[in-house]
Amino acid sequence: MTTFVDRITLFASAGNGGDGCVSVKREKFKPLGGPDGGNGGRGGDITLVVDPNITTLLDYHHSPHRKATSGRAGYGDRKDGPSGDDLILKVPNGTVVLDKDGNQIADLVGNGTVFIAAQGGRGGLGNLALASSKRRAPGFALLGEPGEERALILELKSVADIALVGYPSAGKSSLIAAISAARPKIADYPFTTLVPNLGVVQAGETRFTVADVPGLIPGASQGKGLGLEFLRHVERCVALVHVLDCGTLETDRNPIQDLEIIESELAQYGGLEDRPRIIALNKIDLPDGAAMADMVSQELRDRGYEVYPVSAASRQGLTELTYAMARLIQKSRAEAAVEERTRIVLRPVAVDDSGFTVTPNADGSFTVAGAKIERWVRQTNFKNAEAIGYLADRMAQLGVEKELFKKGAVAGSEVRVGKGDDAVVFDWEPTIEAGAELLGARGDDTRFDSLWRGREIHHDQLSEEELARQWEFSVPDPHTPAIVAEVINDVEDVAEDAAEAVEELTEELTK
Ligand SMILES: Nc1nc2c(ncn2[C@@H]2O[C@H](COP(=O)(O)OP(=O)(O)OP(=O)(O)O)[C@@H](O)[C@H]2O)c(=O)[nH]1
Ligand SMILES: [Mg+2]
Repeated sequence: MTTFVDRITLFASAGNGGDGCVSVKREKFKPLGGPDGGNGGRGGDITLVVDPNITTLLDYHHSPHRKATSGRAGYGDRKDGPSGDDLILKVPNGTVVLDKDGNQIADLVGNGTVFIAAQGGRGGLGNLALASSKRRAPGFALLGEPGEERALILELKSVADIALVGYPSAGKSSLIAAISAARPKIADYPFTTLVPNLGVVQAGETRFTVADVPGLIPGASQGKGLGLEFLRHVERCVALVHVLDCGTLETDRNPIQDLEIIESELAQYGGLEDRPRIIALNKIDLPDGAAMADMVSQELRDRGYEVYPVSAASRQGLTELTYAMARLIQKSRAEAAVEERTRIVLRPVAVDDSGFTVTPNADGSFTVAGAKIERWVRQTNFKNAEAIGYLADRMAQLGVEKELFKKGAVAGSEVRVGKGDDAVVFDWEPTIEAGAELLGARGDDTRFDSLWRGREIHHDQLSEEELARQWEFSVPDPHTPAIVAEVINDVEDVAEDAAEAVEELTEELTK
């Protein structure tokens, strides 16, 4: 059974946002107490977190589809719906996140590093939050947004300081077992190691990790043996140790030739040229092994390598080898100390999404595209005329209508928001002042209070105090329209200011 998987595709579906609620407060003697529909809850995110206890992506190989719970719809009586739970997926240190086209999105190194793989949908605002002085009792609420759905490739690139490379049966796993507490499988047949092993080594003051990778053979770059696939686990290492087998019984092999073959395979893989290399001549406990090591050491030193004759079996030379490794690590850590890695929360999408584009199409229609606008469309319940009117207002406020005018749209033009099959198609009915004047057309949106309407509303709402003032001005009938208009003018200013403030706040909340 496989217990190690280092590349999987994860299908992450974040939770949907709950819908906002439309509700009107009802009390005894006060049947219309104002809107009190709460907001929908946020959908849960799917978050990847580096956990030191996880060493494989096996779990995700078995169950690659992961879903966070959705937010619940809002309730009446000002109660918001509960949010969905975030789903936290533990991944090994060194997990690389790629999109489905293979572009790297994140590299998760360091315990506790967090990556939001899929963002939960926002909850829709309830009619309470949508109420303003202009829109006192909205008969609509915003829909919750669908959660993000992403297919991500997770690839594990082990985080080891030193990598052991060499032929099968050269003794790489034996070396790891001899210098660390790791207990990898060791046997005298090739390809004993099928997945990388990691061990922690302490040499003097320095502590570092060593990994071996499955053995390489000539033609590995063409897929012979286990191929070069596992060299991914070597990519992050600081230095390579060539483990050369001095005791092999194969007569057509010798350590120098082995080294050259492994080097040419590494070159095929690419990207490891700058890593310092040292050489371990293994199996010097065997008489033939010791003789062979003696024979080739000088030649290898002449080629510029540090050479360490060792035996994983008798532990000869291991201290010298591990201290040599430690020196390389210290040197690289001293250099790296300057560019300290920080843990960051990586977000899948850019934060600024307020831009939009308006493009005229060949068939006379117009396409409006932009993250924010497309989100607004998703939040809109198209069965509710008021909700559609609200969407139109928001778009006008963002300047979409102006832009449509500039690009030559007229009343009745087809406007598509979004691209492809998901696009929502409107017959455009301009609501902005300029457009309305130009075309003499205006939507039947009731929130566009005409002056007359506005006055009527205020008329209905005269407070006790206002009535008293009219009494003071000795108005015979407190409801005389002329006077009402005068009195109301300043009330209207106040209301307008308040409306603006509420509008701004609503904007802020829906962002
Ligand atoms: N005599 C002797 N035998 C050794 C020494 N090191 C390893 N061996 C033997 O060599 C064989 C292969 O050892 P492994 O550690 O499994 O070799 P490997 O390089 O990990 O091999 P793969 O995992 O197949 O690539 C085993 O039978 C070991 O007992 C050594 O220093 N001396
Ligand atoms: Mg091995």
